[in-house]
Amino acid sequence: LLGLPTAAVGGTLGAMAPVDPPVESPTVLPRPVSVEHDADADPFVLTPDSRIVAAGEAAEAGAFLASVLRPSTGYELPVVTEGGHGADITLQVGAEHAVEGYEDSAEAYTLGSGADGVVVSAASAHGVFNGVQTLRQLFPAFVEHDEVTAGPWTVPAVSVLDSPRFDYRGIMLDVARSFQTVDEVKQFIDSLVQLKMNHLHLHLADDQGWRIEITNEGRVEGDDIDYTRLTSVSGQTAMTEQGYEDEPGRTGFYTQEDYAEIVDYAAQRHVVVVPEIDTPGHTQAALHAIPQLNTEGAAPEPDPQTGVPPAHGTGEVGHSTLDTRNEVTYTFLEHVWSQIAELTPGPYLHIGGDESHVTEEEDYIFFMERMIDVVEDLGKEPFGWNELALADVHEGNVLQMWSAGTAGAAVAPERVNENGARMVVSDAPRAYLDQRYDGDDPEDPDDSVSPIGLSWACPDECTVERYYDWDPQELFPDVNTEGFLGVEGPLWSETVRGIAQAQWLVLPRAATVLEIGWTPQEDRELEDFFGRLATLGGRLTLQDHNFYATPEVEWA
Ligand code: TNX
Repeated sequence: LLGLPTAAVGGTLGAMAPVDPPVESPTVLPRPVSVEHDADADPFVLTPDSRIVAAGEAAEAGAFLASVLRPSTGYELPVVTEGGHGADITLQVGAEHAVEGYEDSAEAYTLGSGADGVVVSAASAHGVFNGVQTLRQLFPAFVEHDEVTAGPWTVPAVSVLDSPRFDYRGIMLDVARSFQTVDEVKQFIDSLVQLKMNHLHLHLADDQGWRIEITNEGRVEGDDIDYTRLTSVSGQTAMTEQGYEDEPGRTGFYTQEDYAEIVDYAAQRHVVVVPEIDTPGHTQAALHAIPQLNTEGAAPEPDPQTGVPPAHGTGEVGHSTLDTRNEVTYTFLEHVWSQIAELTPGPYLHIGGDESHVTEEEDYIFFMERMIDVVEDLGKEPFGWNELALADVHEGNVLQMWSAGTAGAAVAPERVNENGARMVVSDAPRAYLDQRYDGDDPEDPDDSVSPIGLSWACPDECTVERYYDWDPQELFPDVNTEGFLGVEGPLWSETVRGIAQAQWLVLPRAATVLEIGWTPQEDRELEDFFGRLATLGGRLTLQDHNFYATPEVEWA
């Protein structure tokens, strides 16, 4: 099933009755700011006559909701622009629907349900979309089935008021070490939007491969680089080791149309794509494909037997660097980024910057400061791993905090408070989704419940509990509250092959990251979280999304 052994496959479908009881007490992930449940009041009941009333800016969320509800209920559920009877679901967007007390929030919404219907209201289309994700979870789990199932399709009588703690709630997918197809990325998005992820960070280039087509169109005068080699050469390489049952990393790349399709699919779900080309380290794939970048001393000689540079396909890090003192490097990156910027409506371009161990520090700073200008000149906001804080970053630039013990981490709070940079927290021992659930047992690695995953960040165990019980602001107590843009859970893919394996590592731990990003810190509590998480397993199973059924949770 799904390319993993049964021990590694979540799933509770067999244990579930074909018709599950109506939801009695609401369980929503991430936990909303406030839910009032009137247990004595009659619930809302969806009927064959129900309609989705969604005019203007609410229309897209209306179509999305219909696509969830139609297959399982078998009802027609037309999306109409006016109406309103007790069996209807009304979605409304407009300034007049701003949520009281949360007028500044671009994502806040309210949801009311009962015998008179369901009404979701927000000032923005994104707010109503968020409300729709909450509404899905208020229906019985079988609403997620792709075949007609018996109801009743009820929603308890609730009044929800909700708004996120942070603007940035991201998950990263590393497609460089092992490729994921467009359809796989769409499945990944599907499994995470229901938890209100709003940014998808795509790690598009690393030592092992280059995954986005760059054409020769628009080269500046004197530039003789053949950019198509990035994918014709380095789209065909990947990790050579560490996969489950020794499967090597998957190769491939996105054409520009493919990438645009992902960006579009994400945007329709209010997810912003953050593309990363990691530099100046993690660049063996670019060096391998583009001879001009291999200035004297920039890259190791290829192995004469394989034609591939040493360490190319292994998980080893920190052995490659671009030549920071040669103009060809900047000609190359300006061309690459101008094409990616053109295809990326979101505000951020991620320039990497991690683990450049063979770049001299002054060269590294020189390089990063030039790259900040390159990105800003394209009208975009530079984003980088915490090492970027070594550079004199600008207001608005984003520092992704992955490890307190690495370069740049110590100076980052000052960069935020004084330069006006912002932080996205991805602390490895609490947020890295590529880590094995039960750490590393050096005595018997085969005995681990995790046939895949690394273990360096939390050698003991990277449990759901550990990933839930922390507060990003507490990790950086000196940083101004406005300096926190949000949180992200990165999935690195040294050991990940295909989307089922990605989902197995990411779910359910992504629910911790996304709740940390959404719910006020004072409202988060582990037992309450586990209780709500228990209901996610059945939904994921019905949606055909893989997950790890951790024994920490009593799955419903
Ligand atoms: C460190 S974290 C890396 C990645 C690896 C990851 C594996 C960071 C910014 N760089 O290159 O894939 O560890 O967990």
